[in-house]
Order: sequence, then C-alpha cells, then structure tokens
Amino acid sequence: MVSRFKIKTLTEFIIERQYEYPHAKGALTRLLNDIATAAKIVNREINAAGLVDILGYKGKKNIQGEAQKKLDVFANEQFIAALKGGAECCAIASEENEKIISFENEFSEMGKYVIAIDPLDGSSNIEANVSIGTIFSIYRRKTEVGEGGKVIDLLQPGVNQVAAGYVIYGSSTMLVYTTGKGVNGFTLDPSVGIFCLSHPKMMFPDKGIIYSINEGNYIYFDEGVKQYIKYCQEDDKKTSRPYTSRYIGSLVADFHRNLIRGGIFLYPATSKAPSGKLRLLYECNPVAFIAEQAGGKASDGITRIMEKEPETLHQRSPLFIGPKLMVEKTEEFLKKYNN
Ligand code: AHM
Ligand code: MG
Repeated sequence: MVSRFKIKTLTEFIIERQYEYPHAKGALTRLLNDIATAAKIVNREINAAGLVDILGYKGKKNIQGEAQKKLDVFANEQFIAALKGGAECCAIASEENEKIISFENEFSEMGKYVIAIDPLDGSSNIEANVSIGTIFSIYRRKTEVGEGGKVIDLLQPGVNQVAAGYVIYGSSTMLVYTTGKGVNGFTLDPSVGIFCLSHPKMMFPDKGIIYSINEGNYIYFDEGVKQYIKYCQEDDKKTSRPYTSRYIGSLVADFHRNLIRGGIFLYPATSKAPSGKLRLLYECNPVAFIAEQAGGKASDGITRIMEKEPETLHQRSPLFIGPKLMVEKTEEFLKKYNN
C-alpha cells in the first residue's frame, strides 16, 4: 500500500527551517548535515560491535590488517573528520581530547562556529548492547574569523548555544536537536540511510512519573537528595507517587526516555565527587538546551545549568533535568535539607 503521508527528511527539514533565520547563509544547515553524516557512519560501526568477536576483528589487527579501534576513538575521529572537512567549524572540544582541536586550514579558519561534543557517551555500555549516544553543542565563535578557534571560543555559557542535539543509538537510531525554536526528533531509516522526521515538536509530558538516579551511590548523597528519593517513593495518588525508578546509566538514553515518558534524571554531587560526574560543556549544556526547549528545566540544584560560566573544558557539574515541576521539587529539597 502506498503511504498517504509524505516523509520529511532531516535535510529537507533543516533547509525549510532556514527561513526562521533571515540572515542565515546555510552554515548551520551544513554543520547539522555533517553531524548527521558522521552519526550514520558511527551507527554502522556500533551495529556491528556485537559481531566483533565472532568475525575475529578483536585483537591487535582486523582482517584488513588495520589495528582495531575502540568505538569511542572511532566516533571521535569520524566527527572530527566530518566537521573539519565541512569548513563551517573552526574548533572542537571533545570528551576524547584533553585540549581543543583547532582547525588551522584556510577554509576552517573562516568558519564561524565551534562545537563541543561527546562523540560516544556511555560507551562502557556497548558490550552489554545498551543504548549509547552522541551529544553536541554548537556555539558562534568569540574570536574573529581568519584563524583557528581558541579555547575562549569554547568556554561559553550554555545560554550562548546556537543549536544542540543528541543521537541515540538504540533499538532504532534517532537524532534529536534544537536551534532554540522547539525540539524535533528524526529516526534513521536504515534501509535507505536517511533520518526522517518522526517526533515533531517534542515536549515533556506535564506530569512526571519516573525518577532516574544511580541509587548505588546513596550513601554518598547529601541529605537533600536522600530526602528527595524518599519523596519519590512515597504513596500519593494525586502526584502519581510512588514514581517508577528507571536507570540505564547512559545519559542520552535516560534523558530520551524521560523526555518521552515524563521523568527526572539526577546526577548529583556526591561526597566522592563533589562536582558530580557529568561534564558541563558537552553533556549537561546540550541536554539542558533541549530540556528547556521541550518545556523542562535543567539545574545543578541551585543554578540554571545554561547560566554556568565554564572555566575549564572538562569541568563537571551536578545535573537535575526533566519536567519543570519535578526539577523545582528537587531544588526545594536541596534548599531545605542542605543548609
Ligand atoms: P562517560 O562519559 O565516561 O561515558 O560517562 C558518562 C555516563 C553517562 O552517560 C551516564 O549518565 C553516567 O555516566 C552514568 O554514570 P554512573 O555509572 O556513575 O551511574
Ligand atoms: Mg560522556
């Protein structure tokens, strides 16, 4: 049967949306396309990950005689190559690299944008066939065009993000992004290799019913977080409690499920990790931008994530993210019990 619906591809969608930015010259469009292309290549490798052992790729060399690369290193290289070749981006900060990667060639030096990226977040989950993701933020550079990007181009607060998104490599592969005018999700049709609009105008449900936290760290949490967990587990029909507990241990997958079903994700500070675990630039800020655009909220317990001024590239931050009312409730608990 012929479908009555016209499929909208990611490329069509991005080009259509350019009208929302009257002075746009297509640079952002090209950047998002480059990211989507690299994501498809990474997706292909992830899908084959389970075959590595039986096909004999594991070990020092693969069958082509090349040294086998870890998937997170492979993903990093793919995104760097796609963005470097694209000439819209003058530098990248990646979780995989201690310093920024400045693109010093005549094309990239004219690029107006920089990108903060976690090429393969949650990669320790790969061997268990658990969903993992890519997370990215796009900023306008601070320095003048004409030379490679500098660290100050990347040390910007999340409120300066021009676009942000994630790719989830799950039971299906999706790309979800925002340019500050709502959130849209695209599912990869693997038979043709095209991302198709499947989740237009994504919004958190008003009512949250899930809480996601690594409760194994309970003894290291401060009193506010412990009390909030207790609140989540109490019986109160009016507020749909007790909430359901769900935790994958893969930020993109946990966040994505909570965005669709309605839930809060918490990675608080602990006595062992006083700044939490997640990185502000390429983990917290992009999901914070998406959360806010989907009617939610992202906070470190006190301060709005996107207003935090980064001092270093790999700076960590506690993260409380989800439907507005749920995040506000955690803030209330932290305020009440942590002083
Ligand atoms: P990674 O960047 O080393 O992959 O770690 C980040 C991941 C997130 O995806 C996830 O939310 C978190 O670590 C889970 O941490 P934990 O295992 O401490 O619960
Ligand atoms: Mg990570």
